[in-house]
Amino acid sequence: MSVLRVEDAAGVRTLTLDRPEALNALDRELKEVLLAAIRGAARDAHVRAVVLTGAGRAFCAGQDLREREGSPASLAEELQERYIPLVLALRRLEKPIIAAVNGVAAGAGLSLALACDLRVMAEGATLVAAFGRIGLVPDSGMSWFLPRLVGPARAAEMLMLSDPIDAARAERIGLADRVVPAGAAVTEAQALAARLADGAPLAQALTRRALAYAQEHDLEATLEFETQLQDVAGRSADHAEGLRAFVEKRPPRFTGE
Ligand code: LHQ
Repeated sequence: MSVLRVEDAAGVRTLTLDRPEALNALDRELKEVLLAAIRGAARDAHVRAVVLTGAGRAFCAGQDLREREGSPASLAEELQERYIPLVLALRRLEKPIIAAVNGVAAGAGLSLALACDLRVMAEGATLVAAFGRIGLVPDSGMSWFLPRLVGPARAAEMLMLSDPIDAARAERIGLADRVVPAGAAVTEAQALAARLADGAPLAQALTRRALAYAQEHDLEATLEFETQLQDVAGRSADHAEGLRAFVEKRPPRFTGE
């Protein structure tokens, strides 16, 4: 039985971390199959959007701490070989990806949720930085993503105290884009992903690239980069289709060309 469930519907691939007895903690196998699944979604033209979620009552409790105990591998090795490729694969995926935070997201589990474009959070779910509680520092991109989403002071609070952030606060401070009743996070994320799957794939891929670029460059460089991307998008068949659909007053049919 796999530790990751993969389901496709209407251009949306749902990846479900499936180790509910350990709150979907990331052991070596789960990290490896998740990385392969993200790369698989990147290659498959039928997949236009991705939802990442967890089975049972948790989204993901971060690194499997039972596996770490007594493990000879250094933390640096674990990060370099498994976590960094995972975070970069999520960031570089040229398709929208939504985290359906169905339950607690802790440590590197929270980092994975933050690396997604959007977070749909269930009432009752919580976000816990967790690293400090076990004498560690933030990793898997947490110190990069968190202050960009919530600002430096709130990031410091979350990382230094590791208090659980409930869904209402998560929405207020910009960590959750939507909060839905318990049990509805996956269906809501899939509905949102289905809308994204109807969008123009090239424009969405380039939008993701533009946002990532803008996080690391100044306004002038970003204006130049936007111009280059718009030049590409402007020559696409999907842009021509978008214009035709507007004039003909009908919904566009995008193909990714
Ligand atoms: C778990 C885990 C878990 C194994 C719950 N592992 N079993 C990267 C590089 C390399 C190494 C180090 O780390 C990193 C990055 C990181 O991710 S560091 C942060 C690692 N994660 C944590 O420290 C979170 C640990 N878990 C918790 O604090 C709690 O379990 C949370 C707050 C997530 C949920 O609390 P509860 O709802 O009270 O559930 P619970 O604690 O009773 O857990 C239920 C079961 O899940 C339990 O097993 P059991 O057999 O006793 O029923 C836990 O042992 C197991 N579990 N997290 N990370």
